[in-house]
Amino acid sequence: MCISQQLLLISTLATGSSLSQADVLGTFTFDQVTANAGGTTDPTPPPPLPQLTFGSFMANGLGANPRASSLFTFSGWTTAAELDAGKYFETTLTPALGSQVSFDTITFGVRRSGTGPRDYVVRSSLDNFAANLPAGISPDNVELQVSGNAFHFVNDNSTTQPANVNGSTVSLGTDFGPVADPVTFRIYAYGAEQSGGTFGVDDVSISGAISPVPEPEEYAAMFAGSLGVFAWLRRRKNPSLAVASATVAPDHSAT
Ligand SMILES: [Ca+2]
Ligand SMILES: [Ca+2]
Repeated sequence: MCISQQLLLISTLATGSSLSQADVLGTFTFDQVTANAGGTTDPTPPPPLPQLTFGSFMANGLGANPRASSLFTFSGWTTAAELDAGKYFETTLTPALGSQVSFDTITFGVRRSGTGPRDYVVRSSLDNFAANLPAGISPDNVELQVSGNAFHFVNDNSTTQPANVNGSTVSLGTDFGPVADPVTFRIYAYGAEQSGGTFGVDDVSISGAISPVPEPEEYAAMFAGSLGVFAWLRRRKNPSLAVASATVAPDHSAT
């Protein structure tokens, strides 16, 4: 490896310039979901990305089938004011061997029936689904509010709402990157007016940046490169050191 290659590698590793800006990594559109058929796993092929495997969206603890087509909506949510830990949607994202992901945001649209859940939260496997992930509405939407990182439908009457209530945004931040292990995200809805009411999501979009996991030999090369560049710069400043360096004589003059 020549000096210029070493300098490039050092600057790449030091600045993280191999990381791209946060891009949309994949979006669940649920295009192949059929109302009242097909079970609790989204049959739509998940977003294809070589460096990150998107697991299929699944419903747990809810009705036997989706209640509408082309989105992921189910009945059977709890009518309690607190979430039921056994009732959720989930997907698992698995970085490919040698890749790591810095997750940025999750955005999605929501829809409820007139007696569906009024509240929902997003949690992750990083803390075993203990805390609500940071929630916000972006862009603002008069149909939604956030309190304690829980989303809330302002209006109990779904007929006045657009089909897809947009703006739900979860900010993932530094806890989520870079990660090289699988991460599971869950959406829990609760506070249903009736258990037959429905809650669903559509266009669940996950953004972040993917980079290669630095190999141990890259760290070794970076370290060796640093020594090489340092010696090269010293020799340039003081050509007489080149002789000492070439003969691998110990140099105690600087200590
Ligand atoms: Ca859709
Ligand atoms: Ca209602």
